[in-house]
Amino acid sequence: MPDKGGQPKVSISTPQSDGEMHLHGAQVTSWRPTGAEEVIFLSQRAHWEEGKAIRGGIPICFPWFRAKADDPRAPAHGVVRTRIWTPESLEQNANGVTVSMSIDSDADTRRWWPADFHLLQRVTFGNDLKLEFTVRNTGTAPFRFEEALHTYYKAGDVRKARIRGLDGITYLDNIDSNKEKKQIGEILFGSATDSAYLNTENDLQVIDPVLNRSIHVAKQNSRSTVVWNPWAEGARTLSDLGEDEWPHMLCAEASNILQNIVELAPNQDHIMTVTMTLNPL
Ligand code: TA6
Repeated sequence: MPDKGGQPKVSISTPQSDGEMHLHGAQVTSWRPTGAEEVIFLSQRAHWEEGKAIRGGIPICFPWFRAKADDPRAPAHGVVRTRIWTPESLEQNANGVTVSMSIDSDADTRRWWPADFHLLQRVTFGNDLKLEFTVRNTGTAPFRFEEALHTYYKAGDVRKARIRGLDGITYLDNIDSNKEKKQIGEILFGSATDSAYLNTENDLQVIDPVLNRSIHVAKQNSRSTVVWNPWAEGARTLSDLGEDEWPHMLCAEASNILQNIVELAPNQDHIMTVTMTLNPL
């Protein structure tokens, strides 16, 4: 069945969990373990058009994060979250169902970024949700890239939610001119938040007392974590996010950005993985 943009999507329903993944951006937009509430936030106002990003789910940011440092005209968060990817495989296995989609560099991507690459997004929907994002350098020269799995978690009320796991970690506060700060204790949300935690491979716990759950997020080959909520004022600037939706989302993004940018030699792969596990509080 096509999604709201008319693009193919994969709908998964297994004894362990249900989920959805779209060819549009190879974007997961739903994961719901059996007997539990939806884990992933998706905006009611999301755009569903090729060339536009879907607000919510797990967008893939590559090969730069936020604005392109040397070209403000370039699309935010890179060139692949707005594209239609190629279905690769659908496997049933002991862990659930694994869906794979890929995309290669082409004339469109080279308009903004000269290097050649092959990307593979493999997602296993089961008791856990596991994402394996592979970047392959298919060119003849090394390249440097940023990446993020820009996960939107559904929140009962972000003002009551907390993130554990980044105590003592240095971050750049994008709300405050990217000033360098140090995290003390758990992350609480009292205003617009846009923080890039650097040099950290720590697991996280997203604690949600309103939904009475915590989400354990483990990651590999990711040295940055971004935490974001636009708050009311930020939500007003986003046409694809309802003014009453911001309290029900928070982003915690396994990434490699800024000083954690990755250098990749020709014919080499870099694989970043994220595994989410839902636990009652
Ligand atoms: O991940 C946080 C962030 O980089 C914020 O700066 C904010 O811009 C957000 O991503 C959403 O970006 P988007 O381009 O999807 O509107």
